[in-house]
Amino acid sequence: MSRISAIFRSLQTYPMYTLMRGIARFKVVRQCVTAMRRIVQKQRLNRLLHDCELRKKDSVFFNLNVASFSSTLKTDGVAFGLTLPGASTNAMLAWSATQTCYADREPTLGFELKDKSRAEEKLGKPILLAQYFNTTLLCPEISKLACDPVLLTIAAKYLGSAPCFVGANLWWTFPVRATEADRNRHAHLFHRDVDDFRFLKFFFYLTDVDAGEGAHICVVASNHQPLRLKTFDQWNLRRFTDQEVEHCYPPSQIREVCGAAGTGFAEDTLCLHKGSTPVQKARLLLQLQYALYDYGVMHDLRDISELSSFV
Ligand SMILES: O=C(O)CCC(=O)C(=O)O
Ligand SMILES: [Fe+2]
Repeated sequence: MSRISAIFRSLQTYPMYTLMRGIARFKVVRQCVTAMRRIVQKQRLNRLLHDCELRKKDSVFFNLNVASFSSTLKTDGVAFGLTLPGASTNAMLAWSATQTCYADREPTLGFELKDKSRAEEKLGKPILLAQYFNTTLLCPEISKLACDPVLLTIAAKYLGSAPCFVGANLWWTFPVRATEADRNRHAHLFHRDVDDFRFLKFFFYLTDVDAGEGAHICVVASNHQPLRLKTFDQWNLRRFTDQEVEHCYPPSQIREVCGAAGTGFAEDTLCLHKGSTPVQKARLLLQLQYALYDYGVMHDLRDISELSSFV
C-alpha cells in the first residue's frame, strides 16, 4: 500500500489520531497544545495531585523520591528506579501463563505458550512478538497498577495536566531469528513515537532481562535533540539504523536497559528507542501509557468475538 493511501485509510479509521500525528511532529505545536491544556486543566491537575498525595501510602512505589525521579524525567526524557513488588510481578506472570496470547498482535492468531512451536509451524515463520488482549479487564494487578498514585503523580507532573490513561499493553518478545519485516513492524529498529502532543510510557519487565536478551534500548535526552541526518529528519517519523544513531549520539547516551523481573522505568518515547531481539530468553513486558488525549488507538481492548486461536 502506498504511503498516501495508508494515510487516507488511517484518516478514515482514526481521524483525530491521524491529524494529531500530522501536526504533533512539530515542536512548537506540541508546546502550544501542552501549554493550553495546562491552563485549562489547572484546577483538575491540582485536585488530582492532592488526591494522589492522600493515596500515596497505598502505592507500591511508596518509597520512591518522586521529585528527583520527575526532575530526571524532565531533563533526560527517561528515568529509572521503579521496582514492582515481587508479589505483583509474580501475579502478572502467573496470570499471563493461563491466558491466550496473539502472534503479531493479530486477534485471529491466538495460541497458548505451550503450543508456540506448533503456532510457528502453522504460521510458517518464527514468532517474534505475541501480545495479550483485554489485560486491564482480566488482570486485577494490571488495572490496579494503572491507577497507582505515584505513577499518576509522575505522569501528571510530566504532562502538566491530569493524565488520560490510554492503555496497557503486555507482550512477549521471543528469542528467534526474526525476519527484517517483523523487526521493523515490532519496533526492533530505532524510532520515535508521536502518540500525542505529550505522553509518557511506563515499562515494567516481568522477566529478567540481561544484556543482549531483549532489552529496551533508548537514547537518553534525544527527545530534546532530534536526530538530523537528512533534511526532514526532525519531522519525519522514519526508522533509523543503529549506525545512524551511533553516528549522532555518544555511547553514554545510548542506554540498554537491563534488570531483574520487576524493574520499571518511565520514558517519553519521543526519545529514540527500540526493542531488541533476545538471543536465549524471552522477555515479558508490561507497558502503561498516559497522554493528554485518548484517541482510542493505544489500548489492548478487543471484543471477544474478534478473538480466535489458530492452533
Ligand atoms: O519492545 C520495546 O522495548 C520497544 C517498544 C516500543 O517501541 C514502544 O513501546 O514504544
Ligand atoms: Fe516505540
